[in-house]
Amino acid sequence: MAADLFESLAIEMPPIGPGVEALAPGALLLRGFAASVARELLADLRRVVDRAPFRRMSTPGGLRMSVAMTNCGELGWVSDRRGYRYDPADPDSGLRWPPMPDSFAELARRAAGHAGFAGFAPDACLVNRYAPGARLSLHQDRDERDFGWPIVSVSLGLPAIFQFGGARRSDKARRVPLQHGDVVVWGGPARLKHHGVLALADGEHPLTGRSRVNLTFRKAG
Ligand code: MD6
Ligand code: FE
Repeated sequence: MAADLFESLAIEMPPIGPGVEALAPGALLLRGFAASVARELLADLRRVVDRAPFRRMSTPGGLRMSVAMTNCGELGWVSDRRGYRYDPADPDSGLRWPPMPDSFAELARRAAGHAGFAGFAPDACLVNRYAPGARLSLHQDRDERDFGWPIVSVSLGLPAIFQFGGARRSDKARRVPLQHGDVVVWGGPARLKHHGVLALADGEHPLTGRSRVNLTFRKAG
């Protein structure tokens, strides 16, 4: 019922303000929302990565992912032969994940509020780093405890094509180009939709070099 209402509203709605686009019911693209804080985010990320370096995890099926990942915050997303889960410790070091920098948490809170999710306080930030050719195949994000909270996704560095599909993995996916500084807030009826990232095209970005960095903020626990 609430989902139907949201759906009909979002479909009728033209862009909700300058730089705001509805990608699908429940998924809002805030163009350039993070651009003014990107340098600060990347400087803070350097300190996170010093303590918890990027690594390529394995899927439960034993394939090595092309995207390199790390985490900050109380919980970190990990994948290995045992499955996918959130873990308070970095399995590579046995230590807790580095704390989430204030610049990260504040941006995520502001972006979620802008999209109608007041009070978003993420406890997990998954950091994805794509080199040219790296990709993320269609998946759902469903390892979090409460799907009532959205995911806030921040794109930095090289552009990428985000795939946005349906409830089933085989549903046709639309392609959405994401640029440096773009933020997607993804919740409500979009929360369990399949999505992925096409193979990154080569390029050079002044702040990230030959890579794209994506921060996804979640309330996981
Ligand atoms: C990425 N993002 O953009 C991967 N998941 O690098 C995701 O998998 C994602 O952007 C859920 C919600 C938003 C996302
Ligand atoms: Fe995802």
